Amino acid sequence: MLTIYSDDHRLHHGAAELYRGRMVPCFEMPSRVDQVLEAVRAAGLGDVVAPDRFDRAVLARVHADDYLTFLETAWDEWTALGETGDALPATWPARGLRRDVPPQHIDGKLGFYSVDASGPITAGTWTAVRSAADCALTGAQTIAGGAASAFALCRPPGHHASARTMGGFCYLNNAALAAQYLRDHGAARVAVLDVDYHHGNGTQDIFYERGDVYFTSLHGDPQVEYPYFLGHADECGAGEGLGANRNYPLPWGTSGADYLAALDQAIAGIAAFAPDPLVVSLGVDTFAEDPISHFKLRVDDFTAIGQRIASLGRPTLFVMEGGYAVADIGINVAAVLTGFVAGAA
Ligand code: SP5
Ligand code: ZN
Repeated sequence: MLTIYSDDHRLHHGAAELYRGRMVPCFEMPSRVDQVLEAVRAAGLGDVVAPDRFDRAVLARVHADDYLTFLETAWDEWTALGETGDALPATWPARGLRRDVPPQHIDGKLGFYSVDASGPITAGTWTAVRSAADCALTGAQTIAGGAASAFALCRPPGHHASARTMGGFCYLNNAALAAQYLRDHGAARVAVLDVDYHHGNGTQDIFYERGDVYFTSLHGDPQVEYPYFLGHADECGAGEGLGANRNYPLPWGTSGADYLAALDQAIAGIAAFAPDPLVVSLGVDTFAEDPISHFKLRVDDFTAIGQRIASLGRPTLFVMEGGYAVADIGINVAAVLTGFVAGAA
């Protein structure tokens, strides 16, 4: 299995995020990906290659043009204020406010194009974000070219980003860009399976009214877990997408056994949809020792996840999402990928 990776991720290293009234060090840090790269190499999974560069027009297949422009220019507009630290939003267009008139001031833009204050914009954020998207798109290109599997080692992650909104450490939706690329290059039907601990609200929103991309997610119940405002079991898609969205919100404390039982249902849903390729939003923040999550999975459960995904027998692109127990993130990701390879054999 080819791994696609860029050193550019290092250019995105935020200092702090807003958490319970305090600024705390960012959980989403460069060392996460260092650990995964080391574990992938140690597991002998296959070659590690740099991504190709894709045009802005490819990003615009998923993201709004004005949002891309915001991401490209935000740091310069922020530093033009005289600021030298990270850019973060503080005012949002919630109920009762207009969201049809994008503000001109960068403070307004930051709120207009975000859902929370967890993802700072730094000097190198856009370069890192762009390269992460290139990793996912190169992975999709590999699958479109006939490969059985690939691993896009993206950082920053993407599944909380929607067409015009950043949040949850995410800026461009790497998995959605990959799914759209596969649709644009020969696949009639694509499924996205999101196993990150958090609901993939951005991916769901991007494809909610489409019948050609099936989205299914297992995650902490949004009544008690980020992103709080999407990911409920009654969200089944709309319009042509009705029936092509399936959520499995699970309670705090969910064990590996209970998780795998829900995964079997999600996988049955994917099999019934009969996609050509599969894109997996691969977060390992379901790990028992993850510092921001509340599931109880262990390394053997990650192996089992990979094996079950292989049982679908589809060309599969894994896209890196969350996972914040840095000491174990590499082992857990490698367990999924080696479980997949063993299951596919
Ligand atoms: C891609 C991804 O996994 N994004 C997750 C975004 C979660 N943002 C909310 C984090 C809440 C932090 N809770 C800290 C608990 C410390 N004890
Ligand atoms: Zn997550």
